[in-house]
Amino acid sequence: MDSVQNGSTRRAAQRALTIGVAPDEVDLSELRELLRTAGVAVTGEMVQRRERPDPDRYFGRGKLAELKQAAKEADANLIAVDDELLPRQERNLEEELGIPVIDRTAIILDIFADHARSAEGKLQVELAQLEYNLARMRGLWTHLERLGAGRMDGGIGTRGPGESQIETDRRLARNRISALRRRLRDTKATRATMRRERDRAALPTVALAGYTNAGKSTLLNALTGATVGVRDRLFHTLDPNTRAMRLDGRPYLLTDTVGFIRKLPHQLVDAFGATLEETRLADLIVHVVDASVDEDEMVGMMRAVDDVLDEIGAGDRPRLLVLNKADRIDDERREELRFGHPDGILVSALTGEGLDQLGEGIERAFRATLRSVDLLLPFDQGGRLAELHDVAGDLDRTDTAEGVRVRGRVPATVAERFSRFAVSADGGGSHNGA
Ligand SMILES: Nc1nc2c(ncn2[C@@H]2O[C@H](COP(=O)(O)OP(=O)(O)OP(=O)(O)O)[C@@H](O)[C@H]2O)c(=O)[nH]1
Ligand SMILES: [Mg+2]
Repeated sequence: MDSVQNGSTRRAAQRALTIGVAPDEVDLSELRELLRTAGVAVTGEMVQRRERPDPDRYFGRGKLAELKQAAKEADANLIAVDDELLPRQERNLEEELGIPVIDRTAIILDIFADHARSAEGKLQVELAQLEYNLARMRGLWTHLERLGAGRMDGGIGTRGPGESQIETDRRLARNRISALRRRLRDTKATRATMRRERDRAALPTVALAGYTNAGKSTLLNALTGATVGVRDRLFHTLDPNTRAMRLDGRPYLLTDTVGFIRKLPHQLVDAFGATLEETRLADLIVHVVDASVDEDEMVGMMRAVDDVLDEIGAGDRPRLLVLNKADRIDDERREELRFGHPDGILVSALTGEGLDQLGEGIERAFRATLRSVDLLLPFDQGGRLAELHDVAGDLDRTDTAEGVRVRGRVPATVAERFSRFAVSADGGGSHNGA
């Protein structure tokens, strides 16, 4: 909280004019939201309709002169661009406009840096920022200095700018990037160990995924009684939070994690790989959308989430669609949603509407992922039998001369683990997957 407030005071003096380019309509409302989250005031906007941004200056020359004038009139001291700029575009824009230019990626990275709390989250964000900066070699010294990396003897800063400084900067940045990657690999290993523990307990895992601000954390709280932080700002949650919940007697683990956005900087997708793995490996992904916005916007957000899920290799996981913020939706829109998204479960994480149906939906989706097993457990494997009972609600068991014959439906991971006890061809996990 504190550093957030410091963040906004620090930036309160920034007044941005937002700009964007698109062949048809340009909507800069999300860029305004991002800037609001980052504590930057918006004093105006300008859009240019064209097939694609100018490769050298983003806007065309004529428009650029207009922009310079508009920035002066709006008393803006910053230009915020709705796309990621090429280093060349950024340099040229700054030169021609005479005020700093910041692109969408830099704004998102800045918000992430502000919101990162855990050690891992901070490493991930730093890695993403360094990779973004490496392409630009701008402000790198301040970055490394802030981290206390310190300058070497006879510091390169004293030598003045030049090829050699850029080379040294690059080398330092690359060293730091490798160090960060190493440390993140270690946290990834720890996470894998934790997951193995969890797999032993064989609890089904459900991951909440969705656009930032859709209400994922609010839903986690509503379903599990957790008290994860919730705020009306973008990217409030960065670190995954996992809580247990029970549906019809069966325990589940529910994970809430970082939200997605259109044009999510690829540096972040890479850096948050370990975090996003929770989503990739879930038994079920619950896709939470804010259904209180209009249909086009909602579909745009859903598509952005689908794209990121594909990108992280979670595209083929079983999926459940949740239409959130029902308390803000009128009858007409409800009807529209019923027709347009018949599979979607309408809920309000805030009022609790629809949460029972959601619970049933999760159970149903999870049951669909279960596999039939037919096992013969020797009598000296009593421990394994107890383990099986823990994870599979209803088992059919008969004692035979050779051991206990067990039939039932269990999670795929469990079927896999017990496959060596399988009796019939369709009972064992290893036969199924082939
Ligand atoms: N009206 C209404 N508001 C909701 C509902 N669910 C969440 N919100 C609000 O939406 C905002 C974002 O909620 P969060 O739960 O923080 O959303 P999130 O998806 O976790 O967002 P990030 O962590 O930033 O990606 C907050 O202001 C919530 O109070 C709902 O069902 N109805
Ligand atoms: Mg959240």
